[in-house]
Amino acid sequence: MAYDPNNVFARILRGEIPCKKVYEDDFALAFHDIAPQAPVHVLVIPKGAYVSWDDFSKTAPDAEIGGFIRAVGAVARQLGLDEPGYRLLANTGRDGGQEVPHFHIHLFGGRVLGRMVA
Ligand code: DGP
Repeated sequence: MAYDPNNVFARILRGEIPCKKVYEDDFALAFHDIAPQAPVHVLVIPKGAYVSWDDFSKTAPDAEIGGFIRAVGAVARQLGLDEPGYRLLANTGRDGGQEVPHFHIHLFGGRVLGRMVA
């Protein structure tokens, strides 16, 4: 699938749509999900234009992948979640239930999370 430069997260990255930002560096932007599913529900997105985890993991330069993964960890630590723990999730494609076609990782925390079921 070609990247849609007008998807909602691309517009957030350009500052056209506001977000509740929690973290930003050269590789990533993190902000609160508009419809939180846990006491902490943050989305971490790369600054580059990648449709999905599949696209990102296949085509992003190593430096962007490394920078993004480090940023996800930094977000969790900034939110104080590293010790109690948290969950990461990347819905990917149609069967994965991905709605926004800009790669993003959901970060959930703030309570004991239920057992994952597919
Ligand atoms: P996914 O199904 O993995 O593509 O999840 C997309 C998430 O994005 C969903 O939890 C709701 C969130 N979302 C959609 N539009 C907006 C928005 O405009 N602002 C914010 N902060 N979150 C959004």
